[in-house]
Amino acid sequence: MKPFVPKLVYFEPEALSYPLGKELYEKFTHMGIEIRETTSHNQVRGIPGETELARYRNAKATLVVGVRRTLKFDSSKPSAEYALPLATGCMGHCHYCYLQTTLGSKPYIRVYVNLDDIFAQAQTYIDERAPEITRFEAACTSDIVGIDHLTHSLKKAIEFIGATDYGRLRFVTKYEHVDHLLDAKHNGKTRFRFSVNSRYVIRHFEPGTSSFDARLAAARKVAGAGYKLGFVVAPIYRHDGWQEGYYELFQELARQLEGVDLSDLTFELIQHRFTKPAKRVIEQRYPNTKLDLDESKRKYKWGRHGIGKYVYVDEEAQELEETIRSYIARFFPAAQVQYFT
Ligand code: 0TT
Ligand code: SF4
Repeated sequence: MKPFVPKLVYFEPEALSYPLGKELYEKFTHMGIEIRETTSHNQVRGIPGETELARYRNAKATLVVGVRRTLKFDSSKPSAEYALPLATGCMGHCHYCYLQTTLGSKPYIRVYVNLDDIFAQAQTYIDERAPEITRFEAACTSDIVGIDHLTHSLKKAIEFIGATDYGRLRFVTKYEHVDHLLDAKHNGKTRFRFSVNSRYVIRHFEPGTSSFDARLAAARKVAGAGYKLGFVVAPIYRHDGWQEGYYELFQELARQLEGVDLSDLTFELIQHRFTKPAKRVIEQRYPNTKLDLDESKRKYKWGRHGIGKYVYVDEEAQELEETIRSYIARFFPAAQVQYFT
């Protein structure tokens, strides 16, 4: 698929006083993309569309260039100690995506140009924990790889972390546009993960993302560039024939990774979950979705702060975990499963 190009771009005036802000302004001007001004990236007005749904779709094709003011990083358990805020929002249309509710009324894609402030803050967190390792997750609130061909801020983050002693970087993507990252000086401190799933889940729930084969071609490239490689299997979803579907996934993964050094390969397993507000939003935005959001079939898990979520009942979750772990053990005996959640 072609790399993402926004249909409309907004700039905070202050963003233009940063090198990346200037660079992006020139780039989008040259590309002939409509540019507008916004006082704040938190309050973008006037995204076109006659209906709520049309405005949502247009927002997901809108890029907002701003300055990150909150420099307190969110925590990102279980994948890392901290979320690294480089961008918020995504052009993909995965039906199950949690950004639909976590971003509320702001589904547009924000990128932050004050990278030096962000990296200085990351350094502070690293120093606080040193000599413990501090991991940063750059894909908590966006698919950062999918937009990075425009900004190269992920590339700078990779090189920033590469130069630290105790920092580590990780991110996960469903996009294939990795070429500009292949020569980054990662210094072995970045784990590059791809999101994979059964054919059924990709076909029915992941429109607007790269195909499985394209993700795997990208995975081979990043492994060839010396990055640590990982796969996030998420959401693990009980569709008809899921056992075969996931079996084929691992069989195909093994086939496509033949010849790749898999001595340090990780898997992260995340079962499907949803909240009540998410269910309402998904039904409005993807009214024909096959995603099963029947609360009565699920277990309610209280949230530590805020809203609880519906996960599979214990017996079903356990069956998912054991089945997937057995496939990994069979096809990738040396790989490490970091967690099932
Ligand atoms: O609904 C998706 C689920 O996936 C969430 O419970 C987080 C989880 N997740 C996503 C995960 O376990 N591993 C990952 O690598 C993620 C891609 C990254 C991540 C995101 C994470 O590890 N922990 C998180 O808390 N998040 C998100 O950050 C969820 C929330 O929107 C935000 C702040 O908590
Ligand atoms: Fe959400 Fe990831 Fe899909 Fe983007 S690619 S819509 S962030 S699940």
